[in-house]
Amino acid sequence: MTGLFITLEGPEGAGKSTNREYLAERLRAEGVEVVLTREPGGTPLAERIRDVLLAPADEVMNPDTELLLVFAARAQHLAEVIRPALARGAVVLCDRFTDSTYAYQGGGRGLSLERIAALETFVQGDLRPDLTLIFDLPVEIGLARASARGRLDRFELEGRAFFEAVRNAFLQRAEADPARYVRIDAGQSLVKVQQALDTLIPNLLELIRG
Ligand code: Z5A
Repeated sequence: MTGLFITLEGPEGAGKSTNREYLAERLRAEGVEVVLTREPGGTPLAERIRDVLLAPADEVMNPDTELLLVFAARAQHLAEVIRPALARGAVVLCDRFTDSTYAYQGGGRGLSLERIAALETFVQGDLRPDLTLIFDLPVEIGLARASARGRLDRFELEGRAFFEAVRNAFLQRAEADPARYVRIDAGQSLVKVQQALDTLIPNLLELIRG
């Protein structure tokens, strides 16, 4: 038995955390086992790596260090949480995964996509999400939502050009593989976003139940 691996992606403030809870509730109401998790993080060790990645610091983090930390956390998360959950047939709903690496370290930092792809294969083997929901919204709306929450993390301190590059990278990936990606207009009201998610539920249940 293998479960279903669903990732939620998009820029800051897009509503991924809010809507992963909503999706989980909808699926659990149908009797589905849902494992809710996030990256970077998802295990105690991976959450410690997350703290290192997000904390603003005087020493500038080298982009390669950032890339390797992201994949180190992912290796732990896959081994401890994602693979075991999929093996017992659960649905894994993961807030960010490797599309964020392509968007932030590739699009944002300008690291080579080939290098990211090599690490992806090294850490994940052939495991890729079955479905990826891209919560897309204009950069200024996402930044306004993130700023309204207070203290900014190390990524949120980047400039507008960085976030435009991140958004474009997500959109390019979604366009290149329409079978795996669904773009959600996350700039709408929360009610409208959740109505859009509701329309996906029958298809999700069909995928889950095979
Ligand atoms: N990162 C990376 O560089 N490489 C990688 O491979 C991975 C990650 C995996 C941490 O991620 C950072 O790690 C991230 C990229 C980097 N960069 N940053 N920053 P994170 O997921 O923890 O950080 P985040 O994306 O900034 O989380 P977030 O700001 O919490 O965004 P969100 O989860 O998409 O949004 P939310 O918390 O659900 O909502 C934000 C606020 O907006 C909140 O007050 C909501 O009530 C509100 N909201 C949500 N939806 C709406 C709508 N539709 N209308 C109005 N208000 C709304």
